[in-house]
Amino acid sequence: MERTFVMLKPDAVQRGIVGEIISRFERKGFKIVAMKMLKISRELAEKHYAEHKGKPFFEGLLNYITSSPVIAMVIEGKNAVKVVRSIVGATNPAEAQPGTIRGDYGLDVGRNVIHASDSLESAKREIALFFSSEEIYEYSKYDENWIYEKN
Ligand code: IDP
Ligand code: MG
Repeated sequence: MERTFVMLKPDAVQRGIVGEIISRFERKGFKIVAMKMLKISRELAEKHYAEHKGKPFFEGLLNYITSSPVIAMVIEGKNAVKVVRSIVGATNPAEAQPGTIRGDYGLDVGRNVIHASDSLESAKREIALFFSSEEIYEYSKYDENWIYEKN
């Protein structure tokens, strides 16, 4: 099983679509093992998006992500990193396939509703930035034998 980091960005909270978005991951069969609302500090935003430092959109990205609370989550399941990224869709919502979250809920690359880790290494790094180990829950879910052929 893999874990990945997902964040519903300020626009998702402001637009009142966090429930719909979380439902998509639940319906797919993923297990939410951590979740909280927080207002991201500039320091945390800079760490989270360190790879983009120096790019023309970096300042705007920091302002956007720190502007209002977000919902941070850890999502667990088979091939979670890759499958969650495919549910999220392409970075630019104008190019994201309909049926993906960004394809269904956005129009502007600077307001693309959701973040998801792009690799297992990023997932580990991002989960550790946002959650302590006590905030991540290991539990069995009653439907697991119906989601997976073998556990
Ligand atoms: P990702 O979120 O799909 O992994 P990245 O290339 O890692 O995409 O970019 C991180 C975030 O930076 C994007 O989700 C988006 O919010 C923002 N971003 C990326 N490119 C642009 C841009 O050209 N203009 C404005 N914001 C951008
Ligand atoms: Mg990225």
